[in-house]
Amino acid sequence: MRWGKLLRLKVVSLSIFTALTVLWWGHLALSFTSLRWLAQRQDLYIGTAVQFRPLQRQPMYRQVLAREFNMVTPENAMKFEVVHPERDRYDFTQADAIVQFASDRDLQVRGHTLVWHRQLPSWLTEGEFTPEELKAILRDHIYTVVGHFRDRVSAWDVVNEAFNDDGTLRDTIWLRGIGEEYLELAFRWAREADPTARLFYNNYGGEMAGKKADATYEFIQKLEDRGVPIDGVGLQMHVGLNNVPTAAAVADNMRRFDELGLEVQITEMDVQIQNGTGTESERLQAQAEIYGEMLRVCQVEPNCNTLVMWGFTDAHSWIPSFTGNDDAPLIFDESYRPKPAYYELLEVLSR
Ligand code: 9MR
Repeated sequence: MRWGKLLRLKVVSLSIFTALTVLWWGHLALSFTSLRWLAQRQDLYIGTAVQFRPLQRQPMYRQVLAREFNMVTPENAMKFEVVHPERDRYDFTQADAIVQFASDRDLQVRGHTLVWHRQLPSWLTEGEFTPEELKAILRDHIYTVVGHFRDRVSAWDVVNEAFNDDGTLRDTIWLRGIGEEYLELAFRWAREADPTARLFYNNYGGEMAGKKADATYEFIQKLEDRGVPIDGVGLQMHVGLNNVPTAAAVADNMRRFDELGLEVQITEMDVQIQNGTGTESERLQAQAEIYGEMLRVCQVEPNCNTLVMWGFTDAHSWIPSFTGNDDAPLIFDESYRPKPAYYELLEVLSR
């Protein structure tokens, strides 16, 4: 009787030991095949936009984020209306939480964004300011925000989306109130506030040559001639199955910025599948190939070492509320299961 009991105990403890070993190896295998682990081995940054709420509330969100990525961009938490809600008050609660999370897990942070025409507080959009006042507001904003995160943000999107699709400068509160000079001033102030952060101009729809990308190129060339501190250009890469530049065209565009001595980063990639043709699984496969191709371009071009996606789980993407249609533009599904796009990125990173 005693022996029988002992045997049962042995069998039970052996099974527990085996189960724990399997789990441990499984965990180890997973961390050795994460995007993050593979990217780090080749000095690449694989990043994602991060939202404050799920980061606070969802353990799974935090877990996948820290396991798979080595860079984050706060999706909204550093925008003007969030960090500077009143003229004389700044609020870094959300941004600080994201930056703290990143620093605890050794993730780089892209700061987004200092000068934009959207997500501005009403005290600013409804106020009346002279050019000098508006300049003082912008200078104070840039000094305070960049200064607050000094040495903790590796790259800033200093200016976001300043051009129209036809290549003209966008009519914004900054252009109207200060004039074209606002672009140059923003970069100079950002450099003064943190001399070590890389400074970017960030664009959508300028991934390949065309009116917008060409205008950006010429403008940046002019800035450089005048000694304005600018280190790189962000290609946002919000694309869809039936609306995507070829990898070769993106590579060409990257190369001409390389000739200006500029870095290029893919900063906000997502791939809509709602307008594609074929079954869902065919569309997810086509999506995977687009993700893979763009990562490949960035891996190959010497002036690109960063690909950031605009979120990582379909549970938290800006696309459905923006287009009004269901979609699945990211690399994990709504339940955090990896999609074909995830495996494609793993595959490209394993080459
Ligand atoms: O993803 C962001 C979404 O949550 C906001 O509502 C939206 C407001 O304009 O901004 C989205 O992010 C944008 C980014 O800051 C700049 N490039 C385009 C992105 C998608 O609109």
